[in-house]
Amino acid sequence: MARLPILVAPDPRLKLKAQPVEKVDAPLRRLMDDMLETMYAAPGIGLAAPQVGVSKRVLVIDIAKEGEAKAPLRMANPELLWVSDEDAVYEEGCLSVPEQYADVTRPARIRLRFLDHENEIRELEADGLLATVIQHELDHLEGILFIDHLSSLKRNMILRKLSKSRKSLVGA
Ligand code: GNR
Ligand code: NI
Repeated sequence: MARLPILVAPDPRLKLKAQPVEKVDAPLRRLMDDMLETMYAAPGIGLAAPQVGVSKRVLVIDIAKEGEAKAPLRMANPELLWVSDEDAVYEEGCLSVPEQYADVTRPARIRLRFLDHENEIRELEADGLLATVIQHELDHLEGILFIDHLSSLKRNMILRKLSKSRKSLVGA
């Protein structure tokens, strides 16, 4: 397995709509495993292929807490089948928007269809943090970041902070 570099906003590759995969074959399983290693190392609880510069509809998630057994989810071509009328608010962060956090409102429960790492069609119903993280990753496949759900005032504040912290890194 290998760790992959994670793109940071405002990288234009994060704004692209990702392309469906034909099937989950060995090279794609390898990508999923490299994404999991990258996500665990970050550390993060989800990662979408566009965040590592791969414009494919692939994502990985593991919301198990530290000390709990790993529970990796690997998905290709995920499709939302249903969302609840009820919403939930979570404070979100993103590995492509480092060290910035904000409340985002999304449907509280969802139903999803996807191809798993063995190219089998699966369905999953999710609520709580898992429902939020899945929707955050689905957004990445559409070129949408969690800051795109905020007011332009909040979004621009975060983007300014990001460009400042990047400049101070370059200057160091
Ligand atoms: O690690 C992550 N934590 C997180 C917390 C709340 C809502 C969504 C997330 S996903 C994020 C990792 C990431 O950027 N995935 O795209
Ligand atoms: Ni993210």
